[in-house]
Amino acid sequence: MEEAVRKLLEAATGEVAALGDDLKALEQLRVRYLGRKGEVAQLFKQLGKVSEADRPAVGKVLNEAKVSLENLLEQAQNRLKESASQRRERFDVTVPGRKPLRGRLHPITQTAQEVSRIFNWLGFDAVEGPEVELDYYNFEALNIPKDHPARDMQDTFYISEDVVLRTHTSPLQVRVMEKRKPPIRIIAPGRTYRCDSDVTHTPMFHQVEGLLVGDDISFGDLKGILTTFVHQMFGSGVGLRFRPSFFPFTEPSAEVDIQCVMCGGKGCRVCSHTGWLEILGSGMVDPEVFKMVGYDPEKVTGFAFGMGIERIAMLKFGIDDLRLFYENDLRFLKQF
Ligand code: 2NL
Repeated sequence: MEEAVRKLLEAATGEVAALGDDLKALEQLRVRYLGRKGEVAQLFKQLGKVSEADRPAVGKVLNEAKVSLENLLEQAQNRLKESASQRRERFDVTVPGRKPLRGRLHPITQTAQEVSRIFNWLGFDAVEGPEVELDYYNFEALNIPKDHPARDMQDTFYISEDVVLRTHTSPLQVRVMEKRKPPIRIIAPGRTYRCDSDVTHTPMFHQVEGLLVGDDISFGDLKGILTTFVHQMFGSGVGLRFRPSFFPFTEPSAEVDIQCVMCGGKGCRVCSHTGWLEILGSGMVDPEVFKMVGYDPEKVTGFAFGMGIERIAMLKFGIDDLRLFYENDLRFLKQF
């Protein structure tokens, strides 16, 4: 009997060692050795045939064998489970990767680039320059006198007595005129700043200004260039009108309206039931501005214009709230 127990333990130890990492085979082993009709149970049955004198000793050996088998199988199970979970933690190269989010240009950038592209095609070169400007270039050289409302503390961010954050991109065009002789054909896109913040104003916004100076440049040239721009930007079927206006740096001046892009000119909430939307300001460069940069107003003429990019982008994309441009909500930005 003791010999049989010893052989059983030996066989079981060998089989457990040969298991590898197969949990199912381990369970089969457990049933075969410790199950109700397993090998250990068979040995216990034979206990009845052992003499009464030897029975307690043999019984003890059998019990000990059962316990060591149980321990052996439990340890094997723990070992297998641990290695299985370690395998699961390993990097699985077959798991599909996460798609990286694809970036895109901000709708304001897209619109500024589109405006630049059209004027480029019409022969204008884009120029860039400082956002912190001298009061002289931002106001004085543009015929905006000291007491003009546009210079008011409420509208302008002053860095110091004579330095401001530019309130338009015109100062850049003045700098170009100072440096170069006509002909000049430039556009100046960029950030501009005004001390103003509500539903329809942000302290920082974007502008594109344009300037054409040469011999015999007329108001007809202004109309031709701006009409071509509007047709390129909003479609050749869109109607436009030039409405008399005033700017300190142009004379005469005109604002350009297009037929409402939302209702086609019938009248709606967006165009305040007028059928028209204002999109830019323009005019013939005032002789005073030419004098400031050293041009002879008797010899050269030119026109200039300016537009707010946010407004153009809102009309082009049908956006009804300016603040969406600056909240950087991906659900908004993703749509462009
Ligand atoms: C508007 C109107 C305008 C200009 C900008 C300009 C620049 C120079 C000389 C003369 Cl260097 N004029 N710029 C002219 C007329 C209108 O902008 O509504 N902007 C958003």
